[in-house]
This record gives sequence, structure tokens and C-alpha cells, in this order.
Amino acid sequence: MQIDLAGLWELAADTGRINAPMQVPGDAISALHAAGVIPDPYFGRNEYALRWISETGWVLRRAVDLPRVDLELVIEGLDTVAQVWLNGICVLHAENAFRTYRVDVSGAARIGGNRLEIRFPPVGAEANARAAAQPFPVPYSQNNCPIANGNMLRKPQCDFGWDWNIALAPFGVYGAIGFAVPGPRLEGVVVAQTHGDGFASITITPHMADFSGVVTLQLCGQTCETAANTAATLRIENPALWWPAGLGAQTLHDLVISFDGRQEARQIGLRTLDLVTTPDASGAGFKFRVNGHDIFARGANWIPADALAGRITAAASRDLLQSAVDANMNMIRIWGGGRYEPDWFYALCDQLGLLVWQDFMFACHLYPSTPAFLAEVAAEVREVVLRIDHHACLALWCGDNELIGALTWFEESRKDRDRYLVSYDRLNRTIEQGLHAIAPHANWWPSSPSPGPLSFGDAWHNDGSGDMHFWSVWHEGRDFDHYRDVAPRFCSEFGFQSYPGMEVIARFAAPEDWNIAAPVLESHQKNAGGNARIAETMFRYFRFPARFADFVWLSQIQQGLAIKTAVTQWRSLKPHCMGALYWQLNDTWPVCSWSSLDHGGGWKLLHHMARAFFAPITVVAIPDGGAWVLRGVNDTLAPAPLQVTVQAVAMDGATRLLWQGRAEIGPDAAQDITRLPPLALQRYEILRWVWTGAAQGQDHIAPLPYKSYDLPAPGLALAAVQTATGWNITLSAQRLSLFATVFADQPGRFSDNAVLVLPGTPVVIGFAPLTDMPPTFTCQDLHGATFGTT
Ligand code: BMA
Repeated sequence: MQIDLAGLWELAADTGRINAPMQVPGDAISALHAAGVIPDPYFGRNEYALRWISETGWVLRRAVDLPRVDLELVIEGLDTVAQVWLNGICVLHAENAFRTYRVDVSGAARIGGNRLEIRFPPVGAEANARAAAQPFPVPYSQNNCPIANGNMLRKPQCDFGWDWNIALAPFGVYGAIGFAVPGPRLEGVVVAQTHGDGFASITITPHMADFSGVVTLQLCGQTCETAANTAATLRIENPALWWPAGLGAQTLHDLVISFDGRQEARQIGLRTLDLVTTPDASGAGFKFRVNGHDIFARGANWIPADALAGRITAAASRDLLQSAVDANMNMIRIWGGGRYEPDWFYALCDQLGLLVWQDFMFACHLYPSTPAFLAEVAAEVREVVLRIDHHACLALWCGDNELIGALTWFEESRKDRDRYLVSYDRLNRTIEQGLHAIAPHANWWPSSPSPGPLSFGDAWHNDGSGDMHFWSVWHEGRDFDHYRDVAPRFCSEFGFQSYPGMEVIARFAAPEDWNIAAPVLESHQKNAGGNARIAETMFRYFRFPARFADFVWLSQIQQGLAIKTAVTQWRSLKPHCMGALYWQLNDTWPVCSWSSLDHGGGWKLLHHMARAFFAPITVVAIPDGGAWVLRGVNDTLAPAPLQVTVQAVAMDGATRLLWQGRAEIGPDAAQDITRLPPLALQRYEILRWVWTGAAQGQDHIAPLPYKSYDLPAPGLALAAVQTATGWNITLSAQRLSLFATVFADQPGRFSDNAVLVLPGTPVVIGFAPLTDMPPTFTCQDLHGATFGTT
């Protein structure tokens, strides 16, 4: 960009009453807050007093000196409906936040001073007008979205509200903006790979605009020339491969593309990556195969890193992605109600070894299929595929989130399924054809969940084929053990809510509002009935917590137990089941949700539990008609020899040895280790097992709901010692302490948390502080939270 327009602009309401400086790139709501025009939208119930922003028209303007007029105006991430005016001449009507706009302004620009204006009509009215102009009604999911008709606009769908999101309908410019001299440009590179014994054949297509000359490609010391938009193949001997996290190195190679005296580079990982859906006795499998090895996908769903795009930073996103890898994840799913992420995001996933399941940005509504709408979609698909498909991490392109299910959610589509199914298929085919026109090799899945191409049945409960979203435990209030009643081929969504940590609650609620029924707390719960579901589940499994902070803590324990039940069960089904991506990794603002990472990146207790239950080698206990089967799960490529000890633990902490032995779990396998008969445990004993060898760990299962046990006070105590890098906290107990958790009053990360402590067997937890302030540590456990004392 020769003339960069990043920097301070002026933001004005078309009422003429508001003027504020705005940082571009950025979003207008953050700008209004920074200028003191509105309060912090995330605090208290402020959200509800800010709806007028989406009902107002806005102008963003600045002056710019131009040395010449033969220029293009280039805007990335213009959100959304906007007209761009240069010196009183309209040069652009923009409709799609997911596209880059590039317009010839030579007819409007002047040498010297110029006035540039971006006019944003009220977004709510724009959405309503488009809905009214549809040839037949195209309804949207109303319970999630207080701002209507978001499905009409190509903009993050969660901007209109979601069952975890604040509804602010933000707007702004989120990417680069400036004037450029028209000329040859690389629009993207498409890279297809085939690998043979000791070599890789890499077919590269440079997609060029305004250029028809020779393009030179260099990769791994090999060079070749090709014509613009024409594929060329390089043969790499003994390629250094790229692997997902945990299976090998994340080697990346510079691909240098030279044309017209210029050079650009992309980082390429050498790997094969297939979606394998071979028919089998159960239906058809669903798994990813990387470099010839089947991968059990362990991970979670990614939503935008913040509700306000101007607040998203690469550093904070990196922290979230690093936390995913630190919890032994190897895949994230970029969910279809958010946004396509910037280039740096996919580069981070390449570096971290996180496979990316990429949805196209359609979620939970019905969508138009008018020629104008489909033309926007086609342009959006082309651009995003050209931009990111070459990334090593990119495992799958998926048409949408839950659009097939949505056909059954509205009266209109129930009454006339033919019309709405055909309309859906027009959209879905536009996406598929657009993807494959650019990247014929790309892995494609029509929708999530889906039993498979041209199959429009109930993928929520089909455990024979395809990917599943399993929501019966949360949305239908079924027991945690109901996760054991299904055997998904790949579960791409299942979740259970909890409250954010107390330090996050303190950021949006004053202490007098620390009550789950207080209006402020209720306003930070966007799923109708969500707080009741959390409380009702607690009644089912626990004695009721003593104080508000205990409620918050216990909500995180039960969330962890719910998801652990699902993941351990489904990992034990390998290779029938080959993936578990829970809902959801992160939060967009401080809210009660299904996330395992708090807004700001702090680890909820689920995230600590995920680190354990996603460990590549683990031992799980599966109930079997009153008996317990211990099963080893090995996701590595080598055999895993283990020594396993199984105990019965009484409430006073006394242990009884039930079984001890060795087992070798084959590479990439799940195998039974031992079976404990129904009477192995006495009535108030719990089952604990410990493993060492190829991996170390421990876990426990309580056969009865925890509320059934008369827990004696454990005498839980902590001792903290400073080390070279942080702190070691030793937890000790005189009787059984369940889910012993350490808290710090300063930011930092614990190495583990919510652990079981036995008398005479202290547990040491590390703490890596983020600041120099000396922390004070406190602890809590199940007895303390539900009996009121430790
Ligand atoms: C899933 C998602 C989201 C939603 C979540 C929780 O199905 O696709 O639409 O936030 O459920 O209800």
C-alpha cells in the first residue's frame, strides 16, 4: 500500500451529536468507549443501553494528500454495509465484511487535498430492508440474536448476539486501508501435494492479477518458472515433513514467488492431509490422516478472540492457541458464526501444530439464495481460499455450522422443506464449487454436523457416519453418563457451561451483584435457562455450595467432569471414534459460557482437566454393567508400556489395592487393561488409578453422585516455596481431598489444578507468575466448597 490510511480518523453520528477520534484499523464501539462517549460495554448491564448504536448511521472521515490520481483504494475488513465517498463522489458500495475491496478512484481523486468518507447506514435497518426484499421469508434464529436479521448481512453472525455473545453489531475497518498504484499482484498461491517414498511432489499455482508474465518459484533449494495462473510442480527429495503437535516437528519452508521484479514469500509445510470417510460396518468413518497416519483429533471450537474486533491482538490470540497446545490439543475448529481469521492466525497454527477445521461463515440461520447474495458468497469464498488454503494447518473446509438442522427450526422451512432445502443447496453448492475451482484437492465437508454429502438427516444423533454435534447433556439436561450412550465417529461439538473465574466476574460485577440471580449476573448469561441448568446439575451431583465463590468454583468442576466423561469415553472407542472437539475453547467477552479459557486467557478448571484427559497416552475407566473396564489409549506412533495401579479409596483417605499390573498399548490404539468386577468397591469407596511408564498420570471416578458421600474435613493445607521460575505449592491433606484447587491473587498459570490429595501423599503444583508482584495462595476443595470449611 503506497499511501497507508491507518491512524486516527474522525467518527461522527449522522445525528450530528457525536464526534470522536477513531483508530483505524479498529471498531467504532471501542473508539466510542475510548473517547468517553459510552461506558465499558462489557461492564454490568451496559450492553442494553448501547442498542442505539446499531440504530444510528455513522460516518468515518479523514483528509488525505495525494501526489497522483491514478490510484486504487484498497480496504480489508470493512464491516459492513458502507458507501465510500471521495471528494463527494461515491466510489464504493460495500456489502461484505469478509472481502477486500479494491476500487479505481482515478475519476474522483485530486492531486493535493482529498476528503475521504465511509458512511455506515444503521446496520439494523439495512438488515431489515434486505429481509423484507427477499422473494420468500428467510428467518433467523431469534432466541440467540436480539438484533434482527443478521443472516442478511455478510458479517460475523455472532455480532447480532449469540448464546454466549454480547449483541452490539459493531462496525469499523479491521484490516489494512490505503491507496495503491495499480499493478501486478499475487492474489494467492495454491499448493497441492503428493508424497512418495523419499520425495514430495509439490504443485504450486500462483494466482496473479494484472500480470501475464513469468513467475519464478523457489522451494527447498528447487527453482522453476511458470506462467501466471499456471501450475508448476517441484520435486523435493527427502522432504522434512510438517506434523501436528505431539507427532513430530512443525517444519516450515519458505516458498518464494518472484514476478515483475518483486518477491513475496509464503511458509509451506510438507505433509499429506486427507479426510478419510471410507464406508465400514457402522456407516462411514470420519477421520484425518496426516502423512499416512490416522489422527485422533483432540481439541475445541474457536470463536472470535473478542466481541470487538478492535480489541483483538496477535499476542492475545497466540496465548489462547498456546493454551490449546499446552492442553494437548491438536485441532481447533473455526466455527462458522464468527470470522475468517487474519493471516497471522493461520501462521501461528502452522507453527504450533494445530490443525484447523475451517467453517465457512454461515451459522444456525436460514440464508438467502438470491443471485446477488450468492455472488457475494462466491467472491468471499474465492478470496479466503486463495488467502489461506496453502497453510499446513488447514485440514478441512466445511460449508457451514448447523444449517441442515436449522431447516427444522422454523415454521416456514418445516412447512415447505423442498423450497428451503433447494435454497440451502444452492448456497452450499456455491461454496463447494467456489472452493474446488481454486483448490481442487481441498478437503470438503458440506456442513457440521453432517452424516455426509447429500445427506440431510439428523446428524445430532447419528453415530454411524460423519461428524456429530452432541448437545443432549447440556440442552436437554441429560445426565453426564448420557455421553456414554452414543458412539460418534467424530464429535465436533459438545459442551457444558460454567462461570468465569472470580477475577473475571470482578471485572464486570460489583461485589453486591455476586449472586447468580442478580440482574448483572443474569445479563452475562446468554443461553436462556443456562444458570438454572448449572444450578439444577449441581443439585443432581453435589451438595449445594456454601458461598457465591464456591458456586462459581463448583460450576467449573462439574463442567470439567461433564466434558471428561465424554472425552474419555469416546477416546476409548478409537478407532470407531476419531475426534472430540468440545464446545468451546475461548470467550468473546466476560460471560458465563461453555468455554475452557476465560476472556483474557485464564484457565478454567476444565482447561486443566483437558490437559490430562487429552494427554496422548492415558488410561480411562469405562463402566460396564456395574463393573469397570480400565482401558489404555495411545495416540502416539510408538507402543506405550504402562504400569497401572488401581485402588479403592475410602472417604478418610484409606486405600485398598484392587489391581496392579503391566500393559503395553499398541501404537495408535485403545486396548483393555483390566476389568474390575461389580463388587470390587465398597459402598462409599471411590475408584482411583495411577499409571507410570510411557506416560504418568492418575484419575478417579466416584460411582455415586458426589453428594452421596459424607466427606470428612480433609485438613487441606498448602505451603508455597519460591523457585527460580515461579512457585511450588505443596498441597497436603489428612483425609481424602477431592478437586483440591489452588488460587493466586496475582495473574499466572498453574501447572495443574483440581487434584486429588491423599493423606501422606502431598501433591506439588507449579505456578508461573505473569508479574513481579508476590502472590498470596489460597486453596479450596469439595469439602470446603460444600461444607463451608476445609
Ligand atoms: C452449537 C454452536 C453454537 C452455540 C452452541 C451452544 O451448536 O454451533 O451455535 O453457541 O451450540 O448452544
